[in-house]
Amino acid sequence: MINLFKNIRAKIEARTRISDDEALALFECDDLLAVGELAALANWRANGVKVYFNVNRHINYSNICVNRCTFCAFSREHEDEDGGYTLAINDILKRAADASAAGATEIHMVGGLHPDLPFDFYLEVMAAIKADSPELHIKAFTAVEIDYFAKLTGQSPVDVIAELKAAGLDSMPGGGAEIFAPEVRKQICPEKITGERWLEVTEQIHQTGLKTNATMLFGHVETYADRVDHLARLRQLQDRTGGFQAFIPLAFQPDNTRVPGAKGVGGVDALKTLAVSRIYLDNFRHIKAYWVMLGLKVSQVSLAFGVNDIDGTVVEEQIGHDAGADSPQQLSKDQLVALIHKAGKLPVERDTLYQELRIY
Ligand code: V47
Ligand code: SF4
Repeated sequence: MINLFKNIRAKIEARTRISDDEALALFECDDLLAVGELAALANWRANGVKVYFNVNRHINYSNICVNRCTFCAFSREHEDEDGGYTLAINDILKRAADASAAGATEIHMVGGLHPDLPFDFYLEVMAAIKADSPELHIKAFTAVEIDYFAKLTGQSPVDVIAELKAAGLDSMPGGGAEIFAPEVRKQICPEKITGERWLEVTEQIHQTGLKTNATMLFGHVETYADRVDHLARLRQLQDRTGGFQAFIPLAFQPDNTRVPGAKGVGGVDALKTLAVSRIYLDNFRHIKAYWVMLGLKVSQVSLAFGVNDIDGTVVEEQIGHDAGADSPQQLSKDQLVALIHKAGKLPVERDTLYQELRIY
C-alpha cells in the first residue's frame, strides 16, 4: 500500500497519469485519508484554493419518459399517471424569468424522453427563453436526448445539435452516462442508448464546439472495476476532444426505484469516488460535488478530497428528490459561499463556461 501511494504521489508531482490498475487499487484500499490526500494534492496543482459555484436554476420540463430506467424514481409513463407532468412553455418561461430576476446566469434543463412532444417544442422553448432572457446561458439536454431527437426527426445528431444551437442552446450537462459497462446497463437502464453510443454522440457534440459535462451514477449494482472502466472511457474521449468541462459522480438515491437490493451510497464511498476521479481524470480540470445527491455535509468535506466545484443554487430539483435525496431544494448564494469558506477554501462565482464572475 505504501508503495502504491508513493508511486501515485510521484506521478501526480510529475504530471503523469495513473493506470487503470492503480485506480482500482485506490478504490479497493481502506485508507480513505491517504486517497484523499493524493486527490487534494492533484486538485491543489490544478485549482489552488479556489472552489467554484454558480447561480443557476434547474427546470425539469417533463417526467414522461419512454425509457423507464430502473434507478429512476422521476419518470412516468404518461401524464395521466400519478405525478406525471409536462410543463407548458409559459411555465418554463416564468421559471427562467424568475431565475434571471434572482441573479441566475444559467438554466439547467433536462427531462424525460417524451413519446409525443415534437422536436419543434424544444426548439421553441430554447428560442422563447433566449427572446425573454437573452442573458441566460442555456445548458440543456444530454447525449441521450440528442440521440432521441435524431431518431424522432430522422436527422443526424450533428444536424439536431445545429438546430438546437441556432435556437439558443449554449452547452450541455453530463447526464445519461450512468455506468458504461453493458452488463450493468442491462440491469439499470436496458432501454437507454448504450455506453458506446453515449460516447459517440458526445464526441459529435464536442466536435460542434459545444462543451458538455460527464457524470457517473454510482452505488447501485456496479463494481469498482465498472467504475474504473467508466472513468477510462471518459479520459480517452477527453484526450480526443477536450470538450468536457466537469466530471460529476452522482450518488445513487434508492427510494422509489426498482434496483433490487440497492442501498445507496455512504459518505466513505462518496468521498473515495470523488477523490479517485480527481486523481485518475488528469485531463478534467473540474470535479464537481453535486450537493443535491451527496448532501451538504459530504459535499463540504469533499472540498478536502479533490473537489473544486460545488454546483449551484439549483432552486427546484425533481430527479434526486423523487428518489429520496434529503438535501434542500435550493441553496442561496450566501449559503454556498459560507459552506465553501468554512471548508477553508476561496469561493468563486463562475458562469457556465468557468469564467470567474466574483471572488468572495
Ligand atoms: O442522468 C437519475 C441521475 C442524472 C437517480 O452536468 C439519479 O452540471 C441518483 O446529470 N439517484 C441527471 N441519480 C442529473 C445530472 C446532473 C446533475 C447536476 C449537474 C449536472 C451537470 C448534471 O441524474 C441522470 C441520472 O444519471 N439520476 N435517477 C437516482 N435515483
Ligand atoms: Fe428517462 Fe432519464 Fe429517468 Fe432514464 S433517467 S427513465 S432516461 S428520465
